[in-house]
Amino acid sequence: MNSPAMQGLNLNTPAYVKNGKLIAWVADMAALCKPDAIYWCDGSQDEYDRMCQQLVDAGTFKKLNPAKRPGSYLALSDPSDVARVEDRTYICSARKEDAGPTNNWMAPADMRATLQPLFDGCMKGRTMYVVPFSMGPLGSHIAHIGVELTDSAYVVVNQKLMTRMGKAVHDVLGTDGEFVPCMHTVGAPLAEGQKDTTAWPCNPTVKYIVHYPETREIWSYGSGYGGNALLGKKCLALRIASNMGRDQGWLAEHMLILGVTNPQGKKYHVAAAFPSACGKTNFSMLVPPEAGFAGWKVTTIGDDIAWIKPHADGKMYAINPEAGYFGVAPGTNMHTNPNCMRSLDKNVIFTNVALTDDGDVWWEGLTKQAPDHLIDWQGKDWTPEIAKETGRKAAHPNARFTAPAAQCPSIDSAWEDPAGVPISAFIFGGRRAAAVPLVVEAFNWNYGVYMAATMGSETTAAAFGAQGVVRRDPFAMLPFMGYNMSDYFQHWLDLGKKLEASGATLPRIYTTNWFRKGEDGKFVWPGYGENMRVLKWMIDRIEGKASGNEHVFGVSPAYEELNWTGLDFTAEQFKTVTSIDKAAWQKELELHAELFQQLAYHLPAELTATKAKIEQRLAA
Ligand code: SAT
Ligand code: MN
Repeated sequence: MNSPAMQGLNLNTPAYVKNGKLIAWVADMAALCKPDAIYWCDGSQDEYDRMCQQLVDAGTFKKLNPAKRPGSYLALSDPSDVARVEDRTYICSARKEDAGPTNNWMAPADMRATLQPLFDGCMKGRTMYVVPFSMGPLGSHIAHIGVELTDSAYVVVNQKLMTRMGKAVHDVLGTDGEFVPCMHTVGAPLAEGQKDTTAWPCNPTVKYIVHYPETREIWSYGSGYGGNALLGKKCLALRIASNMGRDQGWLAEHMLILGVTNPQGKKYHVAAAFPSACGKTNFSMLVPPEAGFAGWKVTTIGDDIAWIKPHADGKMYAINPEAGYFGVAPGTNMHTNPNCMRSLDKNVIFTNVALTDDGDVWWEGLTKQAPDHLIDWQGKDWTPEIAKETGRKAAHPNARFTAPAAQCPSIDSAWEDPAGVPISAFIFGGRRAAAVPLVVEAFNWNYGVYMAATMGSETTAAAFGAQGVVRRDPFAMLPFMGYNMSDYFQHWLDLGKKLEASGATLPRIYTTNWFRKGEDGKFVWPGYGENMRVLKWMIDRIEGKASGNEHVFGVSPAYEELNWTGLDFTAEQFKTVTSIDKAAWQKELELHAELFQQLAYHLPAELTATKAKIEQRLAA
């Protein structure tokens, strides 16, 4: 009765699409969303160029000056749609306990009943794009396929950069291959003959980012921005994939992956989890200091997400499921991240940065001195004087770039290796003005899991809501966990136990904090490229070359153990960033206790036992 054909809508299925389940799903969703047309994306450059032009014509994109920024565009979003919406994000597992206390939950049937009327006719007046994509190299045994249905051309062109998107995915899907269905709408249907009144259609008041972990589905309504709308990223590669990982014995993590090669040519791989907008992209593209680090090289495998699987050799291998960077622009410059800057020379989609008078982009921190005049992220005139008077930023603090990973000068030659790279160390890093030392090596796997599980970090502009508030962000996964957090801790513990029992050497686990502040309120540690000094100490530890100082919850470097060549950093300053204050840690442990209370259901006994051991040592 309600089929697309009955509505006079042609499915337009290309001959190369052979997956019956996919075709039936697209027909069902078209019947529900009632778009004016359906378009199957082939992922070609020609299609990308055409759709970018279409976005220019619609006013969503401004083409940047090709002499300055070839093949690049700027989009300015609706001011109500600038970041992930954590309070509108749901894990709708059958049982509430399986979503756990850190996730918003609604019973699947109730959520479906809520979404049904919202999705009914949600694409009226628009085109429904069928976007097939692979997370991970096409055809790799580690990769997973998703198909996003969206009424946003902006999403389509971003997915082209962020994933392996297009026709070839259908070859992998074949007639009966599995895919994760990802429904997305901006939630702004148009009446007959009505035109968009804004260049960034979205629903400013109603948003839902919904995951059904058991049926592996994603339904996103009302937002066109970042992780809310590019459903391969946080929704599939973390929230849904964490469920797959639990069931199948692997890990889906909010981690960068880098390679670090010493002057002798020995190479290690490190995976590091920092919360959103805490420097994962910068660390993954780190340029070692010139002085004291001749011959050291850091190469980039991924900047945001890692899928990690144990192999038969007992090692844990990581792949980057993504194909592009969706990174924070403000603060990025030739000093903080030259490799990233060079990745942004061409073929970039910028969102919510400022426009210069000569058709290029600018953001806070790009240059010391701001241009005399800009169009800011809200499309208004901006001058340094206006900024001084009003405090208005030229770029939104969560302004982003979307760039192809292959353009990064430090890209690792193995970044597309379907087998992944063997991980020697995990790093967990929060943003903390006090208490947490620069670097700590956990005594063992269980201590490492404890440290990751109890990690705290100050909130950033990457999510809607207050900034700078310390919250517990276990494994930097708080906004991205697809199931009960305590079960996830158990999964990490079990994996370690299993690998250890098989005789494997487990990766070391470290915590870092680049963000400690002095009494003057300024960061003490210089960060960025200088983080290489800490990274080298980790390698030294792995190679048995640094004994470190043991303290209550791990091992930290002695001042002399870091290579200080070329950096003026005194022992006094080092103390400021590494000291462990007993009173502060007693408070910190109270916060761990609060977290454990919240996560009491299925909380692994190993973690409470580890906490007791730390408390004992602290009291001694
Ligand atoms: O989730 S986004 O992709 O918008 C960015 C992030 O928070 O890491
Ligand atoms: Mn992220």
